[in-house]
Amino acid sequence: MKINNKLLGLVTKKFNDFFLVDLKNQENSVISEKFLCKVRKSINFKNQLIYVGDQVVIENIDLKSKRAVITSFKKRKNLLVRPSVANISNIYITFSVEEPALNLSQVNRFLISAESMGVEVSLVLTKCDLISDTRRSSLIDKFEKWGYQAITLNLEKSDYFNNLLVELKQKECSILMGPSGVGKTTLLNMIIPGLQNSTAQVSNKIKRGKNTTRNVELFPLSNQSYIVDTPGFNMQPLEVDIRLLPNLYPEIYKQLIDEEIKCKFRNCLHLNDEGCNLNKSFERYSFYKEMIESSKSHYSQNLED
Ligand SMILES: Nc1nc2c(ncn2[C@@H]2O[C@H](COP(=O)(O)OP(=O)(O)O)[C@@H](O)[C@H]2O)c(=O)[nH]1
Ligand SMILES: [Mg+2]
Ligand SMILES: [Zn+2]
Repeated sequence: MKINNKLLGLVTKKFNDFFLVDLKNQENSVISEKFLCKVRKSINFKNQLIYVGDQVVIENIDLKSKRAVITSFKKRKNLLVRPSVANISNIYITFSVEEPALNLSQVNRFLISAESMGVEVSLVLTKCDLISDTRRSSLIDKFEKWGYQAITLNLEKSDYFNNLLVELKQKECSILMGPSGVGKTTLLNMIIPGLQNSTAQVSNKIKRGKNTTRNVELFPLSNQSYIVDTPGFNMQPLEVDIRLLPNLYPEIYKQLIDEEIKCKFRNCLHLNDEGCNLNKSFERYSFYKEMIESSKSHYSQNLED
């Protein structure tokens, strides 16, 4: 029952030394199942670990026992830390409009940290049943000016949710990120029905008894799209190098690119008016300035030269 081919797969789950590899989306593959794999012993990927989201080559494929070995892995596009997930294509920054109340400075930090991953970033606002339609529209307008088309959701109205689901199915690998209590788990359970019961199967397979601890896992949404479940992780925004900040604010980089704004100094941080041609009349400018000024003390050099 063993086949000798080398096949490319996607790591959808990792536990101890085991990896669950999904071959479903591979061209020419009639195999549509998950394989329980270990990394070939003789192989040491220069001490690099393999993560959920990595594309791996598997060999020694046993169709009956659904086992195989990982013999190499592809260069990854990006790697998110805490939780570790490779090759994310879309980050959905998720915040509730109430309970807990929207904290704009926190939304800003999450957006910036997501932008620093170099992926497509979207904003999801949950619990819109707790606010008026007027407030909802004004939030949409606000975030439009920040450069984001906010997706507004509530548990009662499913039309916006269905639009989001259609969108997610067109992306490669999405993740919801945001503080705790905003409704990420609730939303994920709507996106992946049956999510809560999905661990038992795998635990049985590796015969480690009743292991109900859930790890980071990719769930398929369509033939080519996945969403990451990050149970038990309360994600915090990452630290970002302030020199990259101008590239992480749509209000700034759109001016620099679309309008070809040029400042006198090449590495202008757009703090002073002298020699700076950036139009600073946008809402998040104060956040931008604060972020740079608060981290400037970490750098001894003058960053504006
Ligand atoms: N009113 C309202 N409550 C919601 C909505 N979505 C989630 N919640 C509640 O918010 C609380 C926190 O949700 P949870 O999914 O655990 O948030 P997480 O910490 O981000 O995973 C739960 O009590 C949910 O029932 C919503 O659209 N409207
Ligand atoms: Mg949760
Ligand atoms: Zn400038």
